[in-house]
Amino acid sequence: ATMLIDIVSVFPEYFDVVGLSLMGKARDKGLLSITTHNLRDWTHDVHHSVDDTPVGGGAGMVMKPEVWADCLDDLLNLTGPDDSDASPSAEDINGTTPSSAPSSAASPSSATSTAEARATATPILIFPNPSAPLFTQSEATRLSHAGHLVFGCGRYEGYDARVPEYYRGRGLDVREYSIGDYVLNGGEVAVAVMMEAIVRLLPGFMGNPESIVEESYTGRDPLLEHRQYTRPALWRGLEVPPVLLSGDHGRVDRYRRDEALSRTSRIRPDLIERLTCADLDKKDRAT
Ligand code: 6GU
Repeated sequence: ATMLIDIVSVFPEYFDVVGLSLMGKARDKGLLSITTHNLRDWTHDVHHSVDDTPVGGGAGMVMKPEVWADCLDDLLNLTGPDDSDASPSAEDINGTTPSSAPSSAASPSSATSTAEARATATPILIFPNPSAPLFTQSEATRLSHAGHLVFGCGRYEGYDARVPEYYRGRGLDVREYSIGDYVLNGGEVAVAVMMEAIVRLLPGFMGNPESIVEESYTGRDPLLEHRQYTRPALWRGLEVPPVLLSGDHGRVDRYRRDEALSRTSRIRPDLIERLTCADLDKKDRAT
């Protein structure tokens, strides 16, 4: 089935570049249908303002809940408390829909081929938020099974906290994620990161599904992966570890496992602490 992705942003053009590579490949395979939306299309005032000063004071601006709700009610086919006259434009990320002026009167669901799927798949709402739990590989795996994802990209100091709360209250699956301990100016890059992690897990995306299973964070336990080598065995005075040339698969596996464990304890001790006894095999050495 095709996964539907809606992205709401005040910089929807940011996602044009995503259509060139990964998403382009997934779209060509029919795995994915991405639609970007400009949040400003759901504003009512002449200035198209999407933000306001924080209640309680402080620096920066906070995104207004009414604009987000008018937008999300439309995308989720919910009837909001007040029916507005907003007539937003939708732009397919692959550019099949001609880009429209912010005030165009196109239907929000101009992707008619996906209208039926829109009505049936239960959407998951995702808000990037630097103060939220970490987005991890297991979240990516979980989300890769969804039929419809709606990403709401915040800017400024974030969005009014009642937006996710409201949609949770309406029974929707609403998630907030940070992609790491650093500050970005907006959620767009975080959404691009999350989408790349999710889309490559869609059945039929990867040529070789084995390479997904073996990767760091996705194998039987969350260890960093062992280092990789290819030919030549000796290059500029540097050798490939001889055990890898031995042809003894048992020894190769053991070497790689030990390397993964020692590298992880050195570079990411936090990952080692999360291991359970079930993750360790009998021959794993304490490193
Ligand atoms: Cl999800 N958003 C923003 N603005 N900054 C971040 C982030 C998200 N994750 C890490 N930094």
